[in-house]
Amino acid sequence: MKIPFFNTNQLEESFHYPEDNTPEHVAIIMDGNGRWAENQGLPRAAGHQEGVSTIVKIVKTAIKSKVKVLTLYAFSTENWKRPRHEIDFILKLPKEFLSIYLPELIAQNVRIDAIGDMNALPFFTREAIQHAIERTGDNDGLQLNFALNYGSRHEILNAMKTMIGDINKGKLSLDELNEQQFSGYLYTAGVKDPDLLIRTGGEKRLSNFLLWQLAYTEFWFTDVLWPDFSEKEFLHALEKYRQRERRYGGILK
Ligand code: V0D
Repeated sequence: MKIPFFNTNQLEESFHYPEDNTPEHVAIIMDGNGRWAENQGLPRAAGHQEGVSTIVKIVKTAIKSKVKVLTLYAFSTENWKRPRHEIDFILKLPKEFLSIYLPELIAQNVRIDAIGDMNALPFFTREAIQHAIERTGDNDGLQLNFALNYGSRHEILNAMKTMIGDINKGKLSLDELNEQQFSGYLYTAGVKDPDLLIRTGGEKRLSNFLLWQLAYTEFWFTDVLWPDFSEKEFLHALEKYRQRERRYGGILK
């Protein structure tokens, strides 16, 4: 299952990775893994496993394209409704992924982070992720954020509760409260809002992902299922973003 980081390039050696107008923060809803497996008569777990390989390819391409933050929606609060054996399989993936790829991610100066309610995850999952976060905390290359047991409405409600607590304690003034201060109470505090959201797998909805943070984000939807999503398709989405920016940038700036 191991895929070395730098021999999966499907493009020509001479390919030039454009840098101008590259989205700084790309968020991805990695949908279509279960369907990919079912389409080939395989158990859904096989699709999730294949989805891991796609993460490796896309992380590598994000690094080469000088994307600064990549946020991947790996497990939503709604995913608990799936069959127990599928959940059990998915929850083993972070530890497996990190046991294989953490050394290469460290070598690539990647900083790993996570958003969502980690407390509900099994100990071995939390422990592996926590270790990776600590081990990569000083890196200043690509920030790789995994959204795990994440739900945006829960995030917003939770932020609001903490914020009101601070207001009641007199730490914060209700009259002076602004959007930036509120953003500071979200899991994504300190991280620039996504410039580009990609959703694979054909559905055109947000599914409770980063509702506040996506207010001004460009969206790219594709029918391609996550295990089939390639470097070429990712670069295409980045290119479409660059074109949209160019079209509106001159008028707005
Ligand atoms: C399943 C497709 C890597 C989406 C990719 C627990 C669904 C494979 C991770 C991972 C999942 C998470 C944190 C981390 C390192 C790796 C992962 C989940 C699902 C949810 F620090 N793949 N992956 N996490 N899938």
